[in-house]
Amino acid sequence: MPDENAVKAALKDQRIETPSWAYGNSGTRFKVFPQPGVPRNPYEKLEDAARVHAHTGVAPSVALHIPWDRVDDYAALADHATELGLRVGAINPNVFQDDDYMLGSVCNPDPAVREKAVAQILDCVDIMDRTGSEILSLWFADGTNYPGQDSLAARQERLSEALDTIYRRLGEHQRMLLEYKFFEPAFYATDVPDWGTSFAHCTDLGPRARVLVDTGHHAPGTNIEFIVATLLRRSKLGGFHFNSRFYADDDLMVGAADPFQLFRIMHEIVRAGALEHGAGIAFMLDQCHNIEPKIPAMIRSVLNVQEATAKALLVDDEALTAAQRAGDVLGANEVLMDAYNCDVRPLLREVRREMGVEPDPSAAYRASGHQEKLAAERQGGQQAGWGA
Ligand code: AFD
Ligand code: MN
Ligand code: MN
Repeated sequence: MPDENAVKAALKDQRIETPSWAYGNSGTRFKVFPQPGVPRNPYEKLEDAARVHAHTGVAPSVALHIPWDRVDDYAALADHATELGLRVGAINPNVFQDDDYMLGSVCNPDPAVREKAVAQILDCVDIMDRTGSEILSLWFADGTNYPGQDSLAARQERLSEALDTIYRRLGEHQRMLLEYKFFEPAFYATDVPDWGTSFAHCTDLGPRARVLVDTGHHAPGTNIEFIVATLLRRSKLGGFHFNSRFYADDDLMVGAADPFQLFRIMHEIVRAGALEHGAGIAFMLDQCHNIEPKIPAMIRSVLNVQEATAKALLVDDEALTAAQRAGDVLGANEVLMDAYNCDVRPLLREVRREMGVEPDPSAAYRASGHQEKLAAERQGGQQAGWGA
């Protein structure tokens, strides 16, 4: 049976990155519902992220999205993060909202547009130099809506060229994660649609290019834990964008749609020894809270990842391995389900007490009155959003 102290130590050591864009207004192509108290700038987004970290104790870094989080002085923004007990995490270039990118960014048929997109991404690497960020998180909304619109192969060539230029700019301590998504906004073909395409490009590039698995980016029923295990085996798993989906890519709170799948993913991570920081896997949330209050939804999401991780840490790996080797189908499944069926909330409450944070972060936030305070204080100004 796993040693309880080792399980608690692993949970205390876990780090989950929150995204700056989760704190701003968001919505769908039909409507963005603005909420009271939403940040008006990246500094206020960091303050909200600091609140999530204060309540959970395991969310000390914040991913930025450029230009949504553009500031004049990124070193000063990084200093502000430090003052708040945070650090700047992954940098996410946005090459999907400029008018020039209607037919794509790095895969665009027009070389001038491709050059513009690469330049924008290289600027993000400059920002990484100033903020100390180690991860360049690349998602391209590139794709086509109709057969014949563009050459599928030529677009791969263009992508490969752009990625190679970007990869060669990265510093020794920086790495790029290439995210895939099976559809949206493109409706016929996406230029990085699946893990295989990302894996192929990352393999061409080198050891500091790895695959970013966004849990909301798979067709229904996809066995995501198989992808995770395969990428881990080849040292090509860069990390996660955690969220949930019921149907399309809707960025709901991770674990809300399928907590069992999240557990199975974390089981592969734990089994491969990839939870340790040395494994270099980035556990990042990527969510947009369209109708739920932002900070409480972020707190809930962090707790959902912790609960799945705690269950994965409780799997009796010795018994599981023995049952698997013996071909004991029911026995092996039972070992896994025993861990999944554990109520890990008392264990996590104990871990939080020992970490000096409230045992029930959601209840503590609700009781804090902080949401009401933000709504009262943050009057006026231009609320942050994702500018669609
Ligand atoms: C959207 C994309 C993708 C990307 C995120 C942040 O689908 O997941 O990582 O925006 O740019 O959710
Ligand atoms: Mn994502
Ligand atoms: Mn997404």
